[in-house]
Amino acid sequence: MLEKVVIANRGEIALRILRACKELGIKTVAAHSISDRDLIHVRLADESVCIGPDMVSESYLNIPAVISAAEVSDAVAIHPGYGFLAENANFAEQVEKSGFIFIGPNADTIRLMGDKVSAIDAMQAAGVPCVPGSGGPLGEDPQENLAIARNIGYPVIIKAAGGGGRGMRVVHSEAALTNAVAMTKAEASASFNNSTVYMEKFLENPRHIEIQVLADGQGNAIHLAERDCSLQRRHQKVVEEAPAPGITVEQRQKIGKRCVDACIKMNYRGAGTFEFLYENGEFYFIEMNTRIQVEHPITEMITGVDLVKEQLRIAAGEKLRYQQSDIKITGHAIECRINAEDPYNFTPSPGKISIFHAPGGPGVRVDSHVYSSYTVPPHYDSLIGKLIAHGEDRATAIARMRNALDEIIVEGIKTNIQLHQDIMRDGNFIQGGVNIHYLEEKLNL
Ligand code: MV4
Repeated sequence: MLEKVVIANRGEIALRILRACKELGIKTVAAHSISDRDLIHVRLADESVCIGPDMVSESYLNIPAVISAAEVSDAVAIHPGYGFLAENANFAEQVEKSGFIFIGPNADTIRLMGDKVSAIDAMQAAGVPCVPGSGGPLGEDPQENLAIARNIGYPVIIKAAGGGGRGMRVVHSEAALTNAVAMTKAEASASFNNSTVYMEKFLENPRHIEIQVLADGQGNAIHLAERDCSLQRRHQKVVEEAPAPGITVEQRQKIGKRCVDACIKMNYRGAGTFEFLYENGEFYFIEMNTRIQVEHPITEMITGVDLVKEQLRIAAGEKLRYQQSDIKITGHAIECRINAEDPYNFTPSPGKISIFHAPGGPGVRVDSHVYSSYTVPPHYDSLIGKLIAHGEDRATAIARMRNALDEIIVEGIKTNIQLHQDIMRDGNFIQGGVNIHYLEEKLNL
């Protein structure tokens, strides 16, 4: 097993990684910014290294500083968590070149998936169903692009190969296409220094469903069912659940197998997530995430697999300890992301948490780094914890989540707890299967 691991992240995920390391007998090094010195995982870690000032560009995004933390502590591996450097191929490359293990896929895989055009190309080649689209970058010839759009059928969406949610444009008619392509290209060039754009059929009312995978880079891969992450606002997920309401065992097996086959074909290593849009009973691949995700606990609750421990074991060179037939889904799990934010305008609400009380009881899990008297710093994202409720069925999971939301106490700052209370009592949510627009529509009422 790995002897010592640098945790190159903060907040709840740093604590989650620390817990997994401790269970496996791995020594830990917390690499943290100045104002994060009071984080709970820093106290609990065997060692800590301050990697720089609060500004992320000088600490959690500072590649030489993070690698130095591994050097000075004589660690063997670096866990990037999510966000920050987790999907930075150059970072993964430099970690390996410096003689350390990057806990994740190899740099080439991260690069392949980081470019959405090459990711889609790889998935298509592996038999993963994709959105009908340009099947490659758009060229300079307007006539060619008009022909591609005519072939796909309007509406279409123009996306940047290098970007996540930003800089996409929906186009409803021929008249608007050429300008939309030029505008998206210019924006992509300015934001990601990559002007490559591509085209897809625009799906009007999809759900966002993603498949969790684990692979050992030694020819073995499994899927761990799906998560439904459709409840979002401005590309920020708010509530996730697993399994996705209404997805049948046959559908899960079929799409899961496609993802597993793709993992084996590209010799994928580590935990990963295939993101799909789901509409009219069909899955359409859009992107792959090559990291552990915020919402990984709901998958852990329904499968009993500790995804972070598996990441560590895979990084240590172990073969996957599960076969597909070992993975059984038990019950239903829901996660509510608790944010320090204004409930009306959603702006961040940092500050001192005077009182924090965690809920509990059967099937309730709290992944949070906060404690009474903890100050939420203004420099980072506003996630202060995740409430996860598991039950034998969806209704039980919802009932337990309602109780957990009633029990939790966060005083001193503003939070989105009331929003979660409202969602857990929303008739359409309770029915299950709402699409990606539902929460924003509800909030606009
Ligand atoms: C789409 C789409 C509809 N049709 N692609 C937004 C983020 C980016 N990663 C992919 N996104 C979308 N791609 C096609 N062909 C709608 C979205 C989308 C979305 C997707 C998932 C979750 C939330 C979303 C919110 C708005 C738009």
